[in-house]
Amino acid sequence: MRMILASSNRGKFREMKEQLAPIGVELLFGGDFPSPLNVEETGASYEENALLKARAWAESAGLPALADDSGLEVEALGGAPGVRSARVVAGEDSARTEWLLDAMRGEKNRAARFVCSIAVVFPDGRGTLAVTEHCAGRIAESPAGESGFGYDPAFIPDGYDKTFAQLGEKIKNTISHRAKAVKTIAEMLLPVVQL
Ligand code: ITT
Repeated sequence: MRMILASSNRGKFREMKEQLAPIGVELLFGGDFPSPLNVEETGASYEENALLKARAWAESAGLPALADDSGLEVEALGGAPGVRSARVVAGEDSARTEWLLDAMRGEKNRAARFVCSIAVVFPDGRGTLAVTEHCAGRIAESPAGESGFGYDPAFIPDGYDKTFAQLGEKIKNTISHRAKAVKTIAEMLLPVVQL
């Protein structure tokens, strides 16, 4: 089954496509489409935003669409940047990592978690699926590593002493919020894909 990734974030695409291939889902990157949609994220939760994005793409392309809405929640910042993770500061990923590390300078409580909601919408009445997963960890004192995207150079997952960006794609893709959400959605998709 061909399915559009309702996203312009290539990092998300890299992390998801190989996990979906074994169940027979060929993921197409929305960012490669001639006119990628820019869906306004007006939902109050990650799951609502994922559904908004998946619905818009499924309707526009007439294909099943999978969307990811995710973010980083930092305890000492009252859960910020949260659903606003992609928009808290304009510019490159590195500008947002810098903003985060500045906001956390001198802070003792470094607890944080990544959240990922994935929604799938079928254009032909086969309904919707949605799931939310987490990955707990802490905020590093300074950025480290080159792999991944977004806040990966600043996030150390529980059980490790290196950032996601240092640990690399292979480890991230077994323990991350996104890896867990894709695994669950793949299990939910299996009976649908086999129809
Ligand atoms: P699309 O809406 O087009 O999918 P986006 O990057 O705008 O792309 P979101 O609105 O879901 O996606 O924002 C998620 C942001 O949260 C993302 O841009 C990163 O800043 C951060 N984020 C989410 N998952 C992450 C991960 O695995 N590693 C690092 N940062 C992550």
